[in-house]
Amino acid sequence: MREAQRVALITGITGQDGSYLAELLLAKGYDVHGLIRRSSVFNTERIEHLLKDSHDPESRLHLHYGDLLDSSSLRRLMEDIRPTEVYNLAAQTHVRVSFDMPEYTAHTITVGTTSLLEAIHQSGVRPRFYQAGSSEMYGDVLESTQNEDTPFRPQSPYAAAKVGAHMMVRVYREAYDLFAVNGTLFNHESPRRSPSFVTRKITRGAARILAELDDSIYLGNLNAQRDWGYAPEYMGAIWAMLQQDTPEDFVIATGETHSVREFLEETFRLARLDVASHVRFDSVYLRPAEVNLLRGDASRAKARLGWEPQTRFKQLVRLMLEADCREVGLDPNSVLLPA
Ligand code: NAP
Ligand code: G4F
Repeated sequence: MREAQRVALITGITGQDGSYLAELLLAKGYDVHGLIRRSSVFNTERIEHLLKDSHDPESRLHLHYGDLLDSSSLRRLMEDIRPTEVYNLAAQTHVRVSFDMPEYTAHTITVGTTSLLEAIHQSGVRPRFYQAGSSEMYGDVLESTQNEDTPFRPQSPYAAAKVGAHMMVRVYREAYDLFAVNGTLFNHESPRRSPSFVTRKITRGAARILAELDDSIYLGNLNAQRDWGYAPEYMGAIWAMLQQDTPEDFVIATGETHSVREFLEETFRLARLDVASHVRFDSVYLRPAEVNLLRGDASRAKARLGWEPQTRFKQLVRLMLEADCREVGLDPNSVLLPA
């Protein structure tokens, strides 16, 4: 390793956020190492464009097989890579699925984060550490806006597991003086969002209806309200968290909240589609407990990191829908309402 070279390890590099973070760190000149899981199909689609020159000895992107559930791989990576920054983005990220797989969810999130922190501690390498926390931890909120002081009232195995990881980060920070930070990020979306989440399911579904590949979208609860931002901007915020003089936890959000119904109606308005003709209800998408309202207050991030969201709700819907139109071979300028 060159002296003073910045070396990042990203867990979850194949996910939405990991792919944008890898782009950002490579652009800043980092050597970027990503932990990937063995899979029977290729799972590197979101970072394929970054892997083009992976055989070039000068390539600064390196992938390593491993798993948050395999602590030996974490310990080995820490010693081999000796990162200066670790971003822990890997998780079982689906809230509905966490009710079907509560133990697995807790293992990957709470135990996996602990294993990674312990690998760092035992290796003696002292990287700065970022933990991907979630607004879902606020759960059954008592306040209409949530910030760093709002109590956690988790409503799902996913949220409870994230609270456990959040607390573990604090323990390692205080006990071992580790530069470890929790980011509590509200929902953030993009054309790279998995279609198993509601925003992408809607924009992709609308594009496929326009292309006559599908006729209907099946959805669950349309009344829940979320604070939806644009994923690449949120990666800038988490990088900034690790560049501070002292470790501190931050909320990242837009401060706006909209219902799933509003997201659906805006998508269909742009696509000139009729909701009643194409959207059906399926109870399979309901959750045993639902988080009804999330709206974040990111004033601390604005004051300390100089971070502010740029992309607003309607711009987000449009950019996702345009990308999905292109994906099914449609020209957004021909099929969507003009901006
Ligand atoms: P995502 O697209 O679902 O990606 C999850 C990543 O975790 C994938 O790379 C996945 O690998 C990896 N992974 C899952 N289990 C693993 C394990 N046991 N070992 C190693 N890797 C594993 O999620 P995302 O939207 O990018 O979210 C990134 C992080 O931010 C997550 O921790 C999520 O909980 C948190 N977060 C997200 C949001 C949001 O709105 N997006 C909001 C708050 C917090 P495969 O590709 O192999 O499946
Ligand atoms: O898109 P969602 O599945 O996202 P959710 O549950 O808010 O979780 C996402 O954001 C969290 C941050 O708060 C992350 F931590 C987490 O990893 C993930 O990225 O659901 C949003 C809302 C829910 O109220 C859900 O009940 O949409 C509702 N919904 C309605 N129909 C649906 C559907 N959700 C999904 N996934 N699929 C549906 O058909």
